[in-house]
Amino acid sequence: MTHQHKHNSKFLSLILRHRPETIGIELDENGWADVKELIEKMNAKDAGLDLVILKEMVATNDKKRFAFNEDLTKIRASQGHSVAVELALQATEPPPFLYHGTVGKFIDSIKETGLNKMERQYVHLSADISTAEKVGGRRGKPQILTVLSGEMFKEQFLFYLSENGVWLTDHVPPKFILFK
Ligand code: HQG
Repeated sequence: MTHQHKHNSKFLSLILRHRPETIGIELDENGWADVKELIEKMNAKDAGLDLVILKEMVATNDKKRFAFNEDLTKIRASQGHSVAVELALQATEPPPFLYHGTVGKFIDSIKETGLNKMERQYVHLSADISTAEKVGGRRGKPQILTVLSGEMFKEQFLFYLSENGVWLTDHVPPKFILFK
């Protein structure tokens, strides 16, 4: 991946998840940006993009963070937003256990109030431990929490599976977390 490509992927995350106003665009209520306008306005900040390059960025993104609509006129982030968007995901039955990677300094607080969504729209969980290790590892030595998602589902908590395979929920109360 070229330096420019990597830079543009991060720039795209910033725009589509957190701060569309940095290039003067708006996301619609479902988080979609207009592709033509996005390319023009990213290029006004020297991104050097066209539709072919953008398609390649979407296809090769390591976590498949972005998705086009069917006719490639719109693009959005599949998860990870801090801006309010309605992803219109279907609530889905989760596997019995899901995992969350965090770091030691947050554990006491998580024991008290559970997993909170903090700045994002949802709490992010993964079906596999290795992803949780990577997520936690962004902040230091990863601590893996096991979430009793099957139990939560039985108690009417809602779960969503993002287009790129991340499990999302609003809040995980402490009683559904195994701290080991
Ligand atoms: C912690 C990346 C104290 C939580 C990753 C986490 C993921 C609490 C941090 C995605 C807490 C929030 C999301 C509580 C939660 N007290 N700390 N009660 N409840 N926390 O970044 O899950 O590369 O918003 O443990 O791969 O780390 O950007 O969430 O450490 O999929 O695509 O508060 O971001 O994806 O941090 O990461 P984040 P996350 P991308």
